[in-house]
Amino acid sequence: MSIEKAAQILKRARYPLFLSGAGISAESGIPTFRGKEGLWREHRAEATGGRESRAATMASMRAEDLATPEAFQRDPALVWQWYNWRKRLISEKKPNPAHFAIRDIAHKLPNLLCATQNVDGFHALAGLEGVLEMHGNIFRTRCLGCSDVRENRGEIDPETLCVACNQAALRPDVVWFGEALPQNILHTIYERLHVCDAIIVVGTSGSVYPAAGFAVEVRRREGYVIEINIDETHRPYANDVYIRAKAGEALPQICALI
Ligand code: BV8
Repeated sequence: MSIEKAAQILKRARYPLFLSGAGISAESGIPTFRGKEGLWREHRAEATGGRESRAATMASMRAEDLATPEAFQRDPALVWQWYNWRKRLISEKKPNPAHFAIRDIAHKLPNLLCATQNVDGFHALAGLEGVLEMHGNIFRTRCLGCSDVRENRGEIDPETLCVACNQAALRPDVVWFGEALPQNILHTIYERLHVCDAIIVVGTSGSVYPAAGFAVEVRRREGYVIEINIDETHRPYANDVYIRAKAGEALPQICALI
């Protein structure tokens, strides 16, 4: 019932918006941020190699504590260790049926605007063109001196110098907590939100802003909110279509009906 309703809403929508979170990459084997196997807990076991001091430091921190300019300022080696571990992990995985299904849905619905909170690059890798990577991409680095941004899939540490200016150190080209999202991406999304009549939100706990506010805005304007999640993130609202399922199962079914 909900799958059919979701497909019908998306087919009829004039200005649909798609938003994904870490849950859409869970079936690729990438831990989510806040799930029980959480991105952070996995890291502690794997990356510290049992070195107690590091493990103790990490035990007191969460992803929200590491993905910040302050953490990078305080201990760039620790933050790079976390990102290098995630880059290695993601490089061993691949997009799953959910990524391919939203690519196919976007081909069927040319007006679908797609945004993701994820930094794994899996939507683009699956062929979804023009996806807005709101929080950046873990495989890009940005120079702290000349601001050069480029793809950089290797291991980085605080001593790695920018190849453009050969002077300054690098940071991951992602948006940390407390940092502004790319203005051009935000502008495109807010423009769509002004007219959006249906948003489909897949695999996000809705705990990070401004992304968490998008569905609220669509509801406020009496648009449809379709949510696909394995957990119940909140009480569904009247207009909502809530599909409690894995993204890799629900999205291909919706795609088949569009
Ligand atoms: C900003 C990149 C302003 C780094 C990330 C109100 C308005 C504006 C800001 C704020 C606000 N309130 C608070 C803030 C500050 C802050 C914030 O939101 N804090 C939170 C903790 C309360 N926001 C910010 O700082 C943002 N910046 O607004 O700037 C500004 C303006 C001008 C000048 C200066 C500043 C920046 C936020 C970006 C942070 N960066 N990532 C990195 O990845 O290393 S966020 C990080 O969390 C990831 O991007 C991740 O995607 C994102 C959200 O998490 P989820 O994707 O939802 O993942 P989670 O694990 O939580 O949930 C997974 C879900 O999937 C679960 O529900 C699970 O049930 C489900 N699931 C699991 N498996 C499946 C599944 N579902 C379906 N199928 C499955 N198989």
